[in-house]
Amino acid sequence: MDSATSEANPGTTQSASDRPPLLSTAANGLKIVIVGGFGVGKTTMVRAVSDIRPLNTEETMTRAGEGVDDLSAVRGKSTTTIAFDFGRISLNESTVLYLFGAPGQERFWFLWDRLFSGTLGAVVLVDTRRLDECWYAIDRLEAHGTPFIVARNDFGGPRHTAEQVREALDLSEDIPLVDCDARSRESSRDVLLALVHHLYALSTARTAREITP
Ligand SMILES: Nc1nc2c(ncn2[C@@H]2O[C@H](COP(=O)(O)OP(=O)(O)O)[C@@H](O)[C@H]2O)c(=O)[nH]1
Ligand SMILES: [Mg+2]
Repeated sequence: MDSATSEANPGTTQSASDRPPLLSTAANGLKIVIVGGFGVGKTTMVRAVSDIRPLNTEETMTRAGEGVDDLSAVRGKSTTTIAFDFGRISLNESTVLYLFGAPGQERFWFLWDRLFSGTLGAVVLVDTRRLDECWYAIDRLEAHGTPFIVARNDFGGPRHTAEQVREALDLSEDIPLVDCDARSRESSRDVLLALVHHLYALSTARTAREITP
């Protein structure tokens, strides 16, 4: 089955054959990471926004994940990402954005040092029914000084206010919190745009500080 039109992507209509090859003029590569707990929608989001048929390393859940990956809140999910998702978006003729979906669980963080290097910023994807799963990722990103935003993936169910989510995550005012549906290309693109705006605001503030005598 074509992953671009799989069940995980009901909001995505683009087929793999519509997706353009990488232009030979592409000289600049930018990197963004999407991180989050198990089943928050990382693979779904990378698939939704990628120009190419994304690579991923979904593996059928094995006994190794039993009792470790909490399936109780993720009905119908029988696979778990053991390493990364990888997707690509061509921004213009010379610039390509690379997207990495990475597991936030503590046991995978040995993979992260390499991944962080050269990363522009990160999206922390959260499921508000299981907020505790992203604490570790937020903590690591803050410790590493990697800029990030938080995107709340909509799985239905009870809605929390933005203030409640901020308080539960102990999120400071200057970190954007946005809502999304990872299955939708438009919504996932808006999440990436929110991150880019945040990065731009941070860099403008830094420049202003540098030129202030
Ligand atoms: N209702 C709903 N389901 C979603 C959404 N995003 C992902 N899912 C489903 O949640 C499950 C887990 O998503 P997946 O992308 O595999 O999570 P990952 O472990 O973070 O890569 C899949 O069955 C998705 O189809 C969403 O925004 N809304
Ligand atoms: Mg996944």
